[in-house]
Amino acid sequence: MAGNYTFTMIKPAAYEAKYTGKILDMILQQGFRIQVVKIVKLSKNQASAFYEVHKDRPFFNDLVEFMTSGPILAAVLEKANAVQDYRNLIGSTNPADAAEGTIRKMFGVSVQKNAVHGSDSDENAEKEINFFFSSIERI
Ligand code: 3AN
Repeated sequence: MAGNYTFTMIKPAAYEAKYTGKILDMILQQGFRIQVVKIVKLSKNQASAFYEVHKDRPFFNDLVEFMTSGPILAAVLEKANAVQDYRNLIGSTNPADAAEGTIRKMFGVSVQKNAVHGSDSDENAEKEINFFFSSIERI
């Protein structure tokens, strides 16, 4: 159902730092259902395709390099108003600007290593979910 799902990734640095359990717990405590999860290591081609919208930005190559540097946890989250509520829970792109108590404030260390990704619109949530998951994986 449009509007009830969003997509998240726990990025390589946060995964490596073993923050996965704490982050998933914050997500659950905020009332999201975790519909499906997988841990994958993206190839350069896959990361480039996922972030294609940023391909002309100066940080694109670094972003692809970082996002392929180790495993990530990808998940679909379900809740009424999922996209906006999750953006509120993760906080600003730059952890230094993120509000107290947000995931990026607590677990992010820089704009690049900002702990998690969260979809920015229902349209992008659908695209991102379909990038990582097939319909048969969604329960
Ligand atoms: P958000 O993830 O908050 O939607 P976007 O979509 O602007 O932010 O950026 C996508 C990702 O690209 C960010 N999560 C961040 O890791 C990286 N990024 C954005 N801006 C910069 C920047 N100025 N320098 C390095 N990395 C950046």
